[in-house]
Amino acid sequence: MSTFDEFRPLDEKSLVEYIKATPSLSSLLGVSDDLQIKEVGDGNLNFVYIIVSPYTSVVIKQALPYIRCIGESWPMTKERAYFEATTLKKHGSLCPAHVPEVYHFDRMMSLIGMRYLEPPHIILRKGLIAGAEYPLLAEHMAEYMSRTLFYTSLLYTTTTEHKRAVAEFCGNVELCRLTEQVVFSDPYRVSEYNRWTSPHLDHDAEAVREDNVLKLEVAQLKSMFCERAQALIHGDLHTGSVMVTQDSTQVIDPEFAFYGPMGFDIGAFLGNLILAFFAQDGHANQENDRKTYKKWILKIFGETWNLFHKKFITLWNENKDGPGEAYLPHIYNNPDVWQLIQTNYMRDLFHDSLGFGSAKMIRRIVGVAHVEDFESIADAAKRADCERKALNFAKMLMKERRKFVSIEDVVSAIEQVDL
Ligand code: ADP
Ligand code: SR1
Ligand code: MG
Repeated sequence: MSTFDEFRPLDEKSLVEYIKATPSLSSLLGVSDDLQIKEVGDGNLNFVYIIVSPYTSVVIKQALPYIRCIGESWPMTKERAYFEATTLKKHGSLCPAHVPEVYHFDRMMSLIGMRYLEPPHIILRKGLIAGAEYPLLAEHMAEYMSRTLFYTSLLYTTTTEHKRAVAEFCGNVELCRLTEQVVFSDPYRVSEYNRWTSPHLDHDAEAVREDNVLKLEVAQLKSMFCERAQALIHGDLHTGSVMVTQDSTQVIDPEFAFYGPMGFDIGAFLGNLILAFFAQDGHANQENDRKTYKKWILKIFGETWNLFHKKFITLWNENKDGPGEAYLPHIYNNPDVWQLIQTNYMRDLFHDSLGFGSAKMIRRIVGVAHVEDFESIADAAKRADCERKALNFAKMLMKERRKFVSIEDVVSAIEQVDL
């Protein structure tokens, strides 16, 4: 009997046995006694190993039944690996240029074998902290988001297929409930998990909890997150879920995927770019004041939305006679009506993205899981200054989002706070 007939957490040693017993991995790596294995997981939830053989390298990711960054006191279903593997395959089929290939999935072991994104790929968040520019980032992210969101929405699929897929991804309820708690609830109440740069931001955190207008807005966003099965979203599309080089952009880690509002993905990415922007003053030094770099971040921010908008509309027009059942072409064959439908759809999506983006910013400053952009600023007073600017901007954006007409308006508002 194999030693892998039931779930067990692997380590560097037992992984060798697992690979030898697993044809899809051993045929890739070769059955060699010369495997080098290193655990590199710097994310919040899982264990990630790089396996190097004389022939090739692969990444193996295993989910254990708890949240890694908290510990066994916060249990979490290891079935999340199933939803991650399923989404990597679905999004990979829709956008192969920007999603790593899955080589192997073992549901019982909650284990995924996938393409190793070799150096110089690094996590985008780390690149943004280092002040590195990526000329194709906006183009690639717009391509990824437009294709994955459009093709999994009712603009492209039938209601029959959509309902089947929604039902399947309802199974990822535990991960959705984690987001409901840590993004939409805990920052707005006293919670044992919340933290912030203290004592500097004590009053700011309290002000979030006491801001009734803000709480009204976040309640609407939470409802939309729970109720709106608009597309198969990644569910955790922050800058730590993107690996980059000068000419490659790869989206990893969709374990929070489900049928939810498109704006949650777009907002996660845009909101994390704004966090990166406001953190730059904390990384400035005598050699580099980061002013030029801040302008580059804002350029990428604007281009990402504008390119997304253009690509999404192009896909929609190209597929208007396709299987999508949201707007049947013979009902909406008047060009003016068609134009109005698209304008309204994109306006609502823009405002949803700004709302979710601001919620994602707020949770990273006064909630449980913080971001390296700010955490790597050693001087607490300097860090708090950067965080306060980001927090105040996010609060304003959540409340006023419907007044913004274009992404350039948002860029101007950021520039008014700080350039
Ligand atoms: P978690 O689910 O715990 O957030 P991630 O999927 O974000 O885990 O992966 C954690 C880290 O492992 C990433 O920050 C990255 O450094 C590394 N990593 C993950 N997937 C790959 C990959 N396919 N190729 C190279 N490195 C990877
Ligand atoms: C305990 S919250 C951990 C966070 O890390 C993941 O990347 C998700 O963003 C989640 O909210
Ligand atoms: Mg991650």
